[in-house]
Amino acid sequence: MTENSTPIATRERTVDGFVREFLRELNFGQGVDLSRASVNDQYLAMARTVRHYLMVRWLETLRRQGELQAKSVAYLSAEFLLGRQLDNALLASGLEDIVEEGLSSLGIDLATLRDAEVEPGLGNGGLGRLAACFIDSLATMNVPCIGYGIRYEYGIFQQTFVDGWQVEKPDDWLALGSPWEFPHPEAAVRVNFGGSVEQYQADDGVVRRRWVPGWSVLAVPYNYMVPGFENGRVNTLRLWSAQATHAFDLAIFNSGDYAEAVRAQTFAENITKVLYPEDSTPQGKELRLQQQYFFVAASLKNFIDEVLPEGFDLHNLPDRINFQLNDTHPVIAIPELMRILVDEKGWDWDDAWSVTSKCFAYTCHTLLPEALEVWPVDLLGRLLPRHLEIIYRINDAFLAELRQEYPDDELRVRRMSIIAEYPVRAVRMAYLATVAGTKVNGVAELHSQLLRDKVLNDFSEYYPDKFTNVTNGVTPRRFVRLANPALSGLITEAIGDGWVTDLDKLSGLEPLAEDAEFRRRFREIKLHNKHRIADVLATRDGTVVNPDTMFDVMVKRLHEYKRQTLKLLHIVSLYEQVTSGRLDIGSVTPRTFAFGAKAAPGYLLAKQIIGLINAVGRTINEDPALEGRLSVVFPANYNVTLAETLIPAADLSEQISLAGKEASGTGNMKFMLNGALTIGTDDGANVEIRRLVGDEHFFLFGLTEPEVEQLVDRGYHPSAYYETNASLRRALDLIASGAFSNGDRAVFEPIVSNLLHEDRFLALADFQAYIDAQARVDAAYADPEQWTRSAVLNVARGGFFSSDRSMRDYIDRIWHTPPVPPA
Ligand code: F55
Repeated sequence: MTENSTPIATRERTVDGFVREFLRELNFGQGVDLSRASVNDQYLAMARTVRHYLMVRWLETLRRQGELQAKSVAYLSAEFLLGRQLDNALLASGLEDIVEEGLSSLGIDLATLRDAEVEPGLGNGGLGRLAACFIDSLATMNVPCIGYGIRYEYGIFQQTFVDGWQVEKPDDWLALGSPWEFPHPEAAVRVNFGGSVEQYQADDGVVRRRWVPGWSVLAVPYNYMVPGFENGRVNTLRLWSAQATHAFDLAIFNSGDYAEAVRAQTFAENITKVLYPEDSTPQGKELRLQQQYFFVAASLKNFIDEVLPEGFDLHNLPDRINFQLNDTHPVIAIPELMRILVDEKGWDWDDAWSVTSKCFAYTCHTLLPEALEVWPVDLLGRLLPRHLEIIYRINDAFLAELRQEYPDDELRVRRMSIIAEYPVRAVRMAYLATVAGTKVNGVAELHSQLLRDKVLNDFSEYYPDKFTNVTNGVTPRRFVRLANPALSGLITEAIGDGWVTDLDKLSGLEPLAEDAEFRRRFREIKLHNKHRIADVLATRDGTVVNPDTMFDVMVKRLHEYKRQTLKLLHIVSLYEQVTSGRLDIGSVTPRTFAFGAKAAPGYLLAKQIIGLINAVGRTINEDPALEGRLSVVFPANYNVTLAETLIPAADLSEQISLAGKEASGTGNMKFMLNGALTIGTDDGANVEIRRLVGDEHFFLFGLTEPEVEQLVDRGYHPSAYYETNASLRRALDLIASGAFSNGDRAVFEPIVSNLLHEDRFLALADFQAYIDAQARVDAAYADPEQWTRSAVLNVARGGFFSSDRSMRDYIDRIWHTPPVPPA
């Protein structure tokens, strides 16, 4: 190490050392003394103190990577749903005990400071949370990785309920300060938009084309630490924030139009103002394309100009980096790299393509046709005219190749075109990613197979070796070790603490499923976790839940394909049977039905379903006929933080999407690892969960994907199920009667008629199978010893679902980036 790069002295890892650092931060960072410090002051000082402890490791990681230039991963994602940072930083740095003791010596409760942290909600759901799990795993596995994304000023909206209806509030997560980020305004890069393309004669006499942009913004990087678990590595997450360029407003300032200048400033800064809250149906809005290009252009430029050493020969780029495209949102990076190489570096097209087509790989997260992004060429051409030309040229070359391969199949060639002609001419981003990427992966076995056989079938025939699967995973650090300290303690006591970084070790718990004392303690912990969530809900919302009931939990975005309505029909049907006297309430298993779900603000049916869940909940919770044995809770604003207390309390995990629609699911894995049993369809990663845990410990129901296809092909008539199934009919009739809407039949009519006449996701077709499976759940739950045996086995057999394993699969199948062990 050279003298001038010697890092600051390592902080003293003792209680006294911590207390000193903390008080120093409070005094000199926050400008308050302890007696006058607010909880927020204390939290900020605390966060800064903890990050100081990680700083030496971060600088060392950066220095070492600068020296080694090891092959790395750049994970490009429009969303990183990080969750709270404090606990994770404490865990990674091994400071938990020191900090807890140090604070308590000052009369401060660590838990209070924890609760002061506002989680950065920079994602919608599964896709964004997956990105956060992946960067955690890469850091823990010593793999060099940089995450690139967007620093939205407002993250996913705050959900509130007004009379049971969702009302969105802006998520002003930065309001009280954001101690985990390091802004670098001096490292801002310019990102261009608009304008036109011109032809010119270059110095070498060759006629070339280049982009003459119409306007630009600055991209300011904010760096975040991504600490590995107890391994000394700290990787980087770099999120970009838009700022108006000075050149841009100066001209207008000079013309004297101050108001216009300020307006122009806001316009530029709008780009990173807010996260789009759609999680499955992109709206094709111009601002969204601006966001995508904005972060991708800044990231490529940053990587090439700043991360790579000076003089790096870009012909070797594929040996140095993998740009992983998290769905299609960052796919505009492909023509951007072509533009850099051809227009800025003056390369031949073929050389540029040869490098570009080795640098990217694409992960698809969906099967819903409406979720596949397409950008109308008029919009794309207006915002990024040179990129559109480049895409056309990529497509021309691709179509020429296809015509050679399929000379007599023009229909196929057109089907595969990157440019769609109907209903408007548009760029199919998934096709562009597939053509340019080295690999295309789905996120669970079934999903990858359906991608190959259906959504991208022509492509998998043409490029059979490009297609692969990597089943999703979740980080055991956050979702077991931190979220479930009691269970973690029990596991560690039984098999040691190696499971935190080697989750396959959980298999060591298998024999303990037969140990009555272990099962008793396991049950005790579940009950403890139910009390914990009960306390949180009581404090947060004043909601009462009974810990002595089965916790039946469905948490995920609200979407028709996920079928929250099916769950609701089960609840309404139970209620109807009890209140009509056909079912004795004394024979009903006491259950707490918990929901958590945000609906995209423009998805009206989804918002109605939220209204109905709350309305049914209100009625059931207030009806004395149920004797408190059934209740519904729907805490508003389900997010990562709430997941961390709700999931460990669950007995039953609801994973009931229509087969063939949920790409993977990751909540399903979190429940399994926290000892819940799953009731689920043969969909996404449920397939693998069931295979691993065994049929006896999983409640399978419903149509399979091929059966769904057959039924739809034959012609699906939901009303036929209504007519032939009496309990289904009674449940739907009860909703239609206005029983949950003060007699007003109109309120929930759209839901009922949608189910009766459309039911795109076959909820009615699966109703009876679901009810039967729930009866099996009740029977199993009636035997606590058997149930706990199954719950323990779910944990013991869940090791596969660590995101560390997902990362190993990406490394072996796609990236080929060996870990870099610490020096
Ligand atoms: C977000 C924005 C747009 Cl425009 C489209 C999709 C999304 C999004 O968030 N998708 C998403 O979350 N997909 C989910 O990805 C998870 C991780 O792979 C899967 O587990 C889950 O099945 C899938 O729905």
